[in-house]
Amino acid sequence: MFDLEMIREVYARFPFRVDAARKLLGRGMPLCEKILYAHLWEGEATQSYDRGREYADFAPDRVAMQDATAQMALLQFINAGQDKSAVPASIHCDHLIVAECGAKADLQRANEVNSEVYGFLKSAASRYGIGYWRPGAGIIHQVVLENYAFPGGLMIGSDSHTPNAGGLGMLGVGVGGADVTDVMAGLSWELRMPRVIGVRLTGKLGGWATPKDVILRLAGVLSVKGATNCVLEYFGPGCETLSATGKASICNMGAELGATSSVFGLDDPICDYLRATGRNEVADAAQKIAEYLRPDQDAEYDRIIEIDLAELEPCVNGPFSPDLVHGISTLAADVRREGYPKTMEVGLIGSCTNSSYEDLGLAASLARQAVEKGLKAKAKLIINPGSEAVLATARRDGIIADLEAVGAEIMANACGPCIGQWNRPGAEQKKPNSIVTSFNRNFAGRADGNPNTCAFVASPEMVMAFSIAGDVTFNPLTDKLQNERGEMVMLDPPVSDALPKKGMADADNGYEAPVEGAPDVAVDPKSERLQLLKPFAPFHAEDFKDMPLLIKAKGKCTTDHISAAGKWLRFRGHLENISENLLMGATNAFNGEVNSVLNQLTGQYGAVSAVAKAYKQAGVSSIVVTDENYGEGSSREHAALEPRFLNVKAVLARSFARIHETNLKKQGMLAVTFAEKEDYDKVREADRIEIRGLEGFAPSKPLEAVLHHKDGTVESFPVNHTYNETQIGWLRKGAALNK
Ligand code: MIC
Ligand code: SF4
Repeated sequence: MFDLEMIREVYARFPFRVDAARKLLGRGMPLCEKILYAHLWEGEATQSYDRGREYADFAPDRVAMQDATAQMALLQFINAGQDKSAVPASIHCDHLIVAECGAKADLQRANEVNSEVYGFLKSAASRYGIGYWRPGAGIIHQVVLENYAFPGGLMIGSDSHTPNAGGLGMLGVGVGGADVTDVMAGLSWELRMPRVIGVRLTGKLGGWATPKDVILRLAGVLSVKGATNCVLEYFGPGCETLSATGKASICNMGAELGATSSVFGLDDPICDYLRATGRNEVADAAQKIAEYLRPDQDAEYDRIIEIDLAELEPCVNGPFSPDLVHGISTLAADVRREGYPKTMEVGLIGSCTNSSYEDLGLAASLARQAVEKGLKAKAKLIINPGSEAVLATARRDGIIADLEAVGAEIMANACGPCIGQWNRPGAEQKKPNSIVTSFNRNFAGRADGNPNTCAFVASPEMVMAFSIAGDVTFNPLTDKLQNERGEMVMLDPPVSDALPKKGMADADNGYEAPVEGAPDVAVDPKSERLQLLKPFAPFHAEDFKDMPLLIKAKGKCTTDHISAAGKWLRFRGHLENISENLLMGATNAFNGEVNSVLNQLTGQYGAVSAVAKAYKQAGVSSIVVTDENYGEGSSREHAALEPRFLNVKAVLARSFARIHETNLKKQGMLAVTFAEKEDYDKVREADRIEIRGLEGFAPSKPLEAVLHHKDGTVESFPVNHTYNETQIGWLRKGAALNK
């Protein structure tokens, strides 16, 4: 399945290209820089690129898509008029399976309910030479790690957790579907040369601390935007002590810090994992150029953060934001102080972050202890394994039986509750309650649709311990639990093999290879789930003159707030239908309400999408004003396509998350930031806003925002942008695809 020929070619040119780049730079290189310079579109580097400032064009080795983003990516690819994907590509059906009654029934229902979408993805995959992973095969990043990721490779994926591949030393970058479309169409892929934050790991984890705690702690240090436009590169003697899947968990969640990617250098655990997953040849080939697949001794980092693994304590982050870190020693006090519900109702283990063999093994080791010590799980326990291969192996080795013995319910190998695909009984009552997950994100309402669910993120081990105790103030390192016999017992730290001793079990992994000569794909014009795309209209400066404010959003506005997932995932292939959810989770700064904004044409309040639609019907374009880190989280380009479709022309933010800013640019929207953050306060509810200076729109040249207030007064201030020449071209043409 993995493309050994391609990997060998990459390795054949890797050393020359890195040497050439090192000569140009005249200094030691971090690994991520080596990978990027080895994948320059121009071939051997002829110039150096300024980190954090200059854009460069790259040639990724492969692309990955999941079902929720692949639909839009393929609909765009169809319009690109190409015959086959120019690079190896895969589609993974993982996001559309609702967790409800257990793996078998849930999968069957998903196959029925989503048959049109799965049929479309499968036939498009075959038509365009793309590998297809059936529903139930596993979660994109776990399957990619098991089958495709390789040290030194460069991959883009239409999912923000693509950096998971950094656990195997591959640079994975999350992008919108339009970027994937370009690369499949044989075009180059553009990225701002990232800054590099080195994270030096020393020591060895002990007791209850896990790799997940490295990134949970780091999230507390850097915050949800602290690594924007940076790569987090891990180095130092502590790396060798972490398994490849543990490394992948760390890299996965770098996305929550805004990082462009995260990566570890080649070492024994990485090679062990490659061998355990049937890729001896890749491990051998990588070891031959090992020094190139690690950072230089004197690598230059923009900043270095030191973490002593031996001192790390288990962390629990949340609720509502993945960077709200609590060390286990202070969690109980924090929970009491903040008044979070103390009872822990559901424990959820899974997601692309933590669903490996080792993760399940560690959770199972606690389950076994619980049974031996006469304890039961007090909370409900739900488990989504990462892949069919992991599930089959865990079942063979008794891990699944151990989990089931404490009442765990095994759901499909899929995202499930992590993306709101969870039919949680009672969620509609919106009661405050606490859950703990091994996922990566915990934005309000994400897992069960209930905005009052306090979701905490932790390692699978901690999820298990909390589930047994049924209490989020429980500290397994110090606290005892009363068992069925009335005795007070303690849980010992969990232990598990990182890799299965008997190798991975044989299983039908759910892969379907493309068929030569597959027919063209058809889309039913009456479908409510799929809709062919019509090109957006090109740029008119007039459109940016008299724009009513659609919404001034206050506080966190992630892609979950802009384009909710959960039940809306069913419309991911139908732009018109999904646009109905536009910004429905964002808080209106003027009335503190969600999904209630002023329609300036009628003076009435309405849903954001309804008001945007009314402006569109009246031939008026509108503008969105927002707070910090707008578009944090997902790669979903729907968050950019929807406003574009509903005639929103510009977004003026205090700051943007990287992937979302690019998505806006790609879809022909104007994304600008306040030069002075306080100017945000000047924007009033009934403003008409103009963006001036677009005739002479040029890189690094600020524009001007003019606010026409209702009382006739006018205020103006400078706004910044990060468009380069190419991106200005996208805006002028109406979208990158038009160009
Ligand atoms: C997520 O975790 O939010 C998702 C769902 O995987 C998204 C992609 C999507 O919205 O389809 C992501 O992380 O990019
Ligand atoms: Fe799926 Fe959750 Fe991972 Fe996104 S974060 S890919 S929804 S498991």
